[in-house]
Amino acid sequence: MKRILIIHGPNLNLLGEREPDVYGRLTLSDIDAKLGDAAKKAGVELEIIQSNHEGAIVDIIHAARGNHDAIVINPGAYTHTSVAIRDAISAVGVPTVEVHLSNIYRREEFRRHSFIAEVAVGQVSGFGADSYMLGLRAAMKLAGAGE
Ligand code: CA2
Repeated sequence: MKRILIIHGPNLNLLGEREPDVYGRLTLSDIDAKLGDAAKKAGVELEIIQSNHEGAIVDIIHAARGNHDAIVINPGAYTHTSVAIRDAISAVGVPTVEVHLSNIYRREEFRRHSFIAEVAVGQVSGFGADSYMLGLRAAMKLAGAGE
């Protein structure tokens, strides 16, 4: 069975509590449940992790080598700052899909640059919780699930 790793970055544990007009009303548990359902239907095994810590996210990405067939990551604010997460993704060579709830190109200038985009296979941005569902679909293809 193919294995996909979902990584939620900093502050995403607060989803559904504040800024619903930007990030939607669903909680992270709601999103995880939707991802879990889709993975089950597709016969894919999911591991889902949330961390507020950059180094912990780097460690989680390292552990994906040889363990997971694809990664879906919402790096949160580290998208715009983290060379360490970028390098970890590049180093492990596990195909990675970058996702964002909001459209990062329609917001503040500082959100328009992603360090992750350069090492991700692709990016989904602006579809709320559906960004994760589309990201999972892309990751399943990259993992060769269903082939
Ligand atoms: O749109 C996205 O998914 C982001 O990755 C979310 C990050 C933001 O820094 C990125 O620029 C875009 C922020 C996640 C914070 O989530 C919150 C949830 C509830 C209340 C406040 C923030």
